[in-house]
Amino acid sequence: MKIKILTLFPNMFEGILGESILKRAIESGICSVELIDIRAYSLDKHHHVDDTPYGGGAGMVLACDVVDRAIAANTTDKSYKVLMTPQGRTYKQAIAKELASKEELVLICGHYEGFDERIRDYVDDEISIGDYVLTGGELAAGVVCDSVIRLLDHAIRKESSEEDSFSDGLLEYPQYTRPVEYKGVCVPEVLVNGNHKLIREYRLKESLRKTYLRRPDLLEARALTGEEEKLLKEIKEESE
Ligand code: 6GU
Repeated sequence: MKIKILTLFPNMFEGILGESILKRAIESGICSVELIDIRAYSLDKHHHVDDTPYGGGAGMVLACDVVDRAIAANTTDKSYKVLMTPQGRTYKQAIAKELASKEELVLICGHYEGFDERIRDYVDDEISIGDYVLTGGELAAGVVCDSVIRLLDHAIRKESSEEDSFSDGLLEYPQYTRPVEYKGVCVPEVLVNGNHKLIREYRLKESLRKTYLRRPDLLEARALTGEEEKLLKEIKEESE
């Protein structure tokens, strides 16, 4: 997959792309990430990219012509163009999966107080990463990049992403490693000495328990199997 990021601050991406799983995915050719400086598409001799808002008001507005040229010069019919904005649809694991299937993903980061409304006409999608305000779309684009790249084939072990919180609509079960006892707190006996079947059932139940206690909204959005219904009933009785 090819990812292009259009931004006024390309340096903001060096850290996240230069470490760990994303670094490895890029080095091994699983994906490429190209950073494109929107400022390079300003025709102004001082490379201005923004201007004062029509109608007055505080702050500056990112100009549509500069962003239009930056998009036009870096996309084809195959590009899926996403504008990063707090007004977009709220990002979820399901959207990450959708984006991971695209051949070329182009993330456009606004900055400053806002951007010209006409920029919306040049994109296929608009994404927000949650109900809070960031100074620009860069951190949001970083979140999208990370969550999409780790889903690409061979970026991480397949079983790892299949067991993710959210990927089957539940939070992940609790994990432990050595030592078996730390400051008086022991690893659950079933994980140490249990058989495969008991461990699987323990994990499913604890996954349901976490989701029930912390994110009941996720349980409401999901159909339960017969086994899950039975375990959830036990959990409810246990927490009374
Ligand atoms: Cl995509 N951009 C900005 N500026 N703020 C946000 C956001 C995006 N998502 C959540 N807050």
